[in-house]
Amino acid sequence: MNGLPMETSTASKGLFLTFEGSEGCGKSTQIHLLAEALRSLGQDPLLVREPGGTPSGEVIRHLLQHAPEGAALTAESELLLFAASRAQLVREVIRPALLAGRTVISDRFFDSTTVYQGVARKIPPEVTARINAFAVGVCLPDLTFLIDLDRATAIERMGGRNRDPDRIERESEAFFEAVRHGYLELAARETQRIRVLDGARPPEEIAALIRAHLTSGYL
Ligand code: Z5A
Repeated sequence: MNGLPMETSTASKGLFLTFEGSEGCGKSTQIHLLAEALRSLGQDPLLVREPGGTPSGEVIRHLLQHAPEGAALTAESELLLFAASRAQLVREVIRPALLAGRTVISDRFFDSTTVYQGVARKIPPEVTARINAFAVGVCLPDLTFLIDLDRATAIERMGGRNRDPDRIERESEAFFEAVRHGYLELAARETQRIRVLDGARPPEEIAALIRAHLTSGYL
């Protein structure tokens, strides 16, 4: 026994929300605005991010993004490392919180793998789907907000960052175009779960739309 709860299909009591989109689209901003709104309703949401969120996941994050040892990672290794970080986060953090009735908000989840490793790195969709399913088990998002933003605006917003780009941020413009279109195609296939938001709108306007979606059936 590893001390972690057994994985069963027992329905979670908590709400599982995920945020997706290209880098700099405004996910973190919206997650913090939503968390504040939920706290004002007396809730205690759990915020997590991917990759990372557990001690082992943070090591994987460093290898994927910044460590010189990650420079030669193949697309296949990259996919498995994102999945390993997620498998740990789900069982160590997300699932126990959902079973305890907390709302969990994740900054990225398996849709990032579908799009970045599947569409942009061109790993076949049946492979990413199988590995995603194995990594998350029964832990599926109730609702996903995709913040769509054009690349030029995202670059402009990130211009103020005082750090070097990480390994994935150094990818080509064609890669990020594929990411954006991959997300929009995914959202068109999964209309029940994924809500697309226009990331070019002011933050408070986007936050109000998110709250409106949630109050019409989830909160
Ligand atoms: N990745 C992957 O390939 N496969 C996977 O399975 C997973 C991830 C899980 C993780 O990056 C990388 O891993 C990511 C995908 C890959 N790589 N890329 N590229 P990360 O965790 O380091 O960062 P990120 O997820 O890409 O997001 P971010 O850079 O942190 O940005 P954000 O959270 O979406 O944006 P923000 O920080 O909220 O906003 C950016 C700036 O814009 C900031 O100054 C805000 O004040 C401003 N902002 C936000 N909203 C607005 C609006 N509405 N108007 C004007 N200005 C705004």
